[in-house]
Amino acid sequence: MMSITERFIPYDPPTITDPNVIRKTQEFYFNLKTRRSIREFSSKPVPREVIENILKAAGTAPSGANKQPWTFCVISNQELKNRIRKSAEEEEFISYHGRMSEEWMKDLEPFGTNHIKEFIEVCPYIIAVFKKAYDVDENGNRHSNYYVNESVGIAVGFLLLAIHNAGLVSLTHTPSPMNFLHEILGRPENERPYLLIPVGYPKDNIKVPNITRKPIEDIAVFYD
Ligand code: IYR
Repeated sequence: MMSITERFIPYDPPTITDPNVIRKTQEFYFNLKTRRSIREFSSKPVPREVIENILKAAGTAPSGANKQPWTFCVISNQELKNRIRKSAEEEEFISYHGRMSEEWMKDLEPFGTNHIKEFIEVCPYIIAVFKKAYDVDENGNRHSNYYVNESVGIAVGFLLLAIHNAGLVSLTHTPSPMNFLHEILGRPENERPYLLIPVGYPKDNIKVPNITRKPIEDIAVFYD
């Protein structure tokens, strides 16, 4: 018998009992609050399956017309990491020596960053995220994707939370312009580099910038 694929299927909503929802949302917030961008990584290995689960979680993100316009390149190969570090540092050197404005450099002061990116070589995995400007089918025909930046940004958000949930740390790194990633990783023409995300464990006893998050009054407006 021919199987019929239903266009709509039943939806099972998540269930949280009312008395627990305030506590649960607060606990979730307290947990996310502890996530920090990390720039000093240990070389301690991470099981491949953990990375795969994290990527599957990222792949559940919503996207324009469900096109899922992303490719996550997972780099553990040491020679590739070395090449990526070298190219990233070349671009960052130019950025830190004139390409970034005075205001930009001043805004970065609290983070103590510079063009040296040792973490690219040290961390066990780098995830290079590419956005797909359009899709190409097996016959070489182009197909549109929609809201690509929004979609990939949301998927990266899911990715960062999945990394945090695994007890790992990450950095959303932008050694721009990032065309070198396209070349080094041999990506197809329809893919554009979006972010470089080192993943792993932090070095022992590191410090992080003393920054604060805006209070809810400054980030939300309620229209009751
Ligand atoms: N891409 C550089 C500079 C940089 C820019 C911003 I905006 C940051 O929030 C942090 C760094 C670098 O990674 O050092």
